[in-house]
Amino acid sequence: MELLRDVSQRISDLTIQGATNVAIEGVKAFSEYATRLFVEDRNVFLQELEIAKSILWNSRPTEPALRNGLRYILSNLRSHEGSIDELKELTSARGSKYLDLLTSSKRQIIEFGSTRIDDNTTVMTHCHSSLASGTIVEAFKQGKNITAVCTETRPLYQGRKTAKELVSAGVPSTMVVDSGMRWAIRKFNADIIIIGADAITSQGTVFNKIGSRLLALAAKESDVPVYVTASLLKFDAQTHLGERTEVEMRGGKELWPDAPEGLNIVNPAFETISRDYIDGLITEAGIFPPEIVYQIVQQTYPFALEE
Ligand code: RUB
Repeated sequence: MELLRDVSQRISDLTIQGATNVAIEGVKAFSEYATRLFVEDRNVFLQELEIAKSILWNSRPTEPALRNGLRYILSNLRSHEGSIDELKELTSARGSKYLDLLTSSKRQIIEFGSTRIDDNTTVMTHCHSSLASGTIVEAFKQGKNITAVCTETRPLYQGRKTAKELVSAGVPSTMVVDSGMRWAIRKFNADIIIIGADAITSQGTVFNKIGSRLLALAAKESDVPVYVTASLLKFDAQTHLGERTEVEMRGGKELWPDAPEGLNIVNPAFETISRDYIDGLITEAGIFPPEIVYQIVQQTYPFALEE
């Protein structure tokens, strides 16, 4: 349990950052925990897995890709007849399968996404999305003349991670303060915005790092298309049933550790980008408008819609 709590803590404090990495590390930790769990009673085994699930489940509230993974591993496990060893094997096999889905979807998204970036293009992104930055790097590796603009992404500066990846791949890159994002679109004549996503709702609304909607609004002003690179494994199925995706609120100390007492600091990690501001979702099932995401999830990952 210690290892699992440690991973959960590293997800919460953003040592493990970005929805895809959160899902990968969370699912790995869960599978490992299950296979190393030595108990003799089947019910105790299943109870322990439920406890483990809740620890990871709550490490970051806006991360359906991790929750879908845990759901996938645990679905119908209770009704599965078999010994503890068989349950362990099943847990581990499902964990591996989900990790394969995450990795293959990532590869596919980067491939599809790179086709949307033309030669002689300035791409702008926000925060750090392994899919968005992977897509930019891939297009660059294809020999296209690309320049990138990224934001610093306060308060935790995930933009630096993006900048490091871009620069080490050789992509000519510029960083701008978050509040300069509108200015940068015009100053650098951005041709396309590519951002990642943490969650996608049944209506095609996307949740991504705070500032993403601002970027999309500014892009609209300048007629710059906005694309979201995201696996359909980030679909939040509960939204189809009327629930709302929760926006994670982080501590004020991240903004100002020694702020004056009595000051109210709000630190939302994410915000919504309405489908009205998104030109296309770039997913493992292709590029399409956010409006039809539910149907595509239904075809691609029916398990994600099971309760
Ligand atoms: C990261 C963020 C990323 C998405 C997608 O926020 O908003 O754009 O998680 O990442 P945080 P990926 O830094 O708070 O985790 O494309 O790697 O799944």
